[in-house]
Amino acid sequence: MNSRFVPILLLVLCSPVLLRADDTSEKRVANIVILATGGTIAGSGATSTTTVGYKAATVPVQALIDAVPELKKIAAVRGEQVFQIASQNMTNDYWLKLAKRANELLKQRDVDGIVVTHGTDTLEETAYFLNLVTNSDKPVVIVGAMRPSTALSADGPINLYNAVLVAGSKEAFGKGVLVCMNDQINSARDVTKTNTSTADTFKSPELGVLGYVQGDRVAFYRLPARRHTLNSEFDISGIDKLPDVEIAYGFASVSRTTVDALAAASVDGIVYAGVGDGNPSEVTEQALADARAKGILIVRSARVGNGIVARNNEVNDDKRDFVVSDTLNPQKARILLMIALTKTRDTKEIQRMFYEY
Ligand code: DAS
Repeated sequence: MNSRFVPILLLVLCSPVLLRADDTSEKRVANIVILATGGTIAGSGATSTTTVGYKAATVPVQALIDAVPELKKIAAVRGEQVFQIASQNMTNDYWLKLAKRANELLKQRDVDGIVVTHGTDTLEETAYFLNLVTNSDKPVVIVGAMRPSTALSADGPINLYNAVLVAGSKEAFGKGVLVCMNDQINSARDVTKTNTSTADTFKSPELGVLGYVQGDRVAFYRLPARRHTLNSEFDISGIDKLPDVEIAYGFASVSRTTVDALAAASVDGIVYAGVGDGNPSEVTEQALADARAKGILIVRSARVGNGIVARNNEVNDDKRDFVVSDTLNPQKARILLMIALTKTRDTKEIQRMFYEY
């Protein structure tokens, strides 16, 4: 063979797309890694009817996998216990550890997708964080449970089965990080926990689910509209500590105490969960302006949960040099501001990011 063709041939043979195509032609099952972090899905209760008052984060990842032998029919699954916590205890450091491990695995040709088992309290936040910082088009699916593994009709096993099915599906490629629970597939950006205890708690209010899992069928009906994963500009590979961004909550007769305390603590950013379309009171607007004058980035979000927080509506954001969260709720606005601050403190650039992610 003419030696000029050898490098081209090697390049083509090593291309993941071609190999992935070859792989599908062999109809092999997908290689899925389950990254376990704790939560109710790994919880246990004293009796089969203990659906509250159980202990979260007690069951190890291999026991979760062994409890669903049907997984073997749909994927080659292996598990890693990244950490074991109730997710109300999630921290920025845990997020960096999880995201870096996910990115290492996603680079591997023998990994087709990742499932993250997680507590439900901060599941939407971890999902959005990974949506911004995992740099692959391979599926990453976050899953939890609202009943412990020991309960009657525990939802964890079927949620885990469905999550592995989605993570191993070609349909899930390029859709960003997904949350798969209660037979529904939601986008990491729009999903939120809407009920303290029921199995149908995760919803994307007004914007809706992306799709469903029914039996062994994975069906999508919508696509995420914002930048994510492979199309993200963010890279946390060289980051060991994330900026400190906190949230202040708005309500009738709110004082400036919380905002002033955060400013005194010299946080890097404050997200304000305003009333209506992100409105602070006159008192808290002045407190936020004083914090901005100290160099603290300010993002106006809303406690309302749906709809757009618009620039220069009842607050002159241009004058105050505030950023608005668009439709991100306060807890997700905090995540985007934190990651944006790893790249820039320029408010026009950060506002662009809130309109793109
Ligand atoms: N405390 C909850 C958590 O770990 C339990 C759960 O619902 O997963 O997020």
